[in-house]
Amino acid sequence: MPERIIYSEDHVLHNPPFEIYDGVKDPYAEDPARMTSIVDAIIQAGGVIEPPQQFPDSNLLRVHHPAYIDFLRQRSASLKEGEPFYPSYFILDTYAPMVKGTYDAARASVDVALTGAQAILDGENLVYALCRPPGHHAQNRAMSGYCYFNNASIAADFLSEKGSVAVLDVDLHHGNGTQEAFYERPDVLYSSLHVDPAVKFPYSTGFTDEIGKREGIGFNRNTPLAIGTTDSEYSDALSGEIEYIARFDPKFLVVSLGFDTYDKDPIGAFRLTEPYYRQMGEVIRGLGKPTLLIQEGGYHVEDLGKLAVSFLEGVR
Ligand code: Q9C
Ligand code: ZN
Repeated sequence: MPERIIYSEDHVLHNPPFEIYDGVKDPYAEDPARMTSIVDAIIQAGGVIEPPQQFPDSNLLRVHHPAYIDFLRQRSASLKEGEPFYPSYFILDTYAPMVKGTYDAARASVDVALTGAQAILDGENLVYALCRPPGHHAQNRAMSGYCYFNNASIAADFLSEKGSVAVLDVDLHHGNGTQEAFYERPDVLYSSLHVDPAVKFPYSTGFTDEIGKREGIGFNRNTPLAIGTTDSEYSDALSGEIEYIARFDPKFLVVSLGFDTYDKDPIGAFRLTEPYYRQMGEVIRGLGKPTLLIQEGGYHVEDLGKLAVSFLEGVR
């Protein structure tokens, strides 16, 4: 179990009733109960949870445009209690509804990530930042796919002041926002394994030919995998990326940790099993780097806690 696990209750302020797909309203998959499932399982397994510290906006401003931050803050505040808003600008898709508490929840999620990053700088070897809302789809000036601020990018950028960083993204979906944040940087390697974007969200990025730009060439890696990917197929692909990261030899590792790769995930596409997450954790531990875990997706509310504990038993 990680020595430090950071969590803010403010995530409950973000609770949109619906997401919209093809003009049809569906219940919001990124449910606050996701956190309850993980927190309960961690406490059951003997973990200790602590609240975040507050960090200044300067860290947020290194990843997000001030006009976007202002928009999120002001538009959230302008909403009535219980009134959802479906933005049509500063957004990439239809999966980032806003409510009155969206800014406050997203801002607290950034503090959770930064508190985790600071703990790593203070010498901790393994820290779990229980971020909600998640972040890896959020871009410089756009929300996307249940994400508002890019927690993993903000934390990785913060760590990068003290040394090179590898971001390993094992969420089911390609982290389009994180890729964008570091696309031209050689000091932050981004490696993502995800469902083939030709057939699943986010559709427009996550292909193998996106290798970085200018000085960043060779420091962006995408591994799209087929719908139906199994434990052993995933494991083979992951080993390849672990080797690449080992050769890069970063000072710090950030893991964008999604459990939507689970076989029973309601919006999933892969077939990963509960025991496999322990193995995934072990392989990541094998890199031997100070590691910050950032919670991303995973929507099977009932099983999420078990999946997180299985992973933590492996990564330790
Ligand atoms: N009606 C993360 O996992 N497509 N975001 C949902 C279901 C959007 C996922 C389709 C998926 C966004 C952080
Ligand atoms: Zn996802």
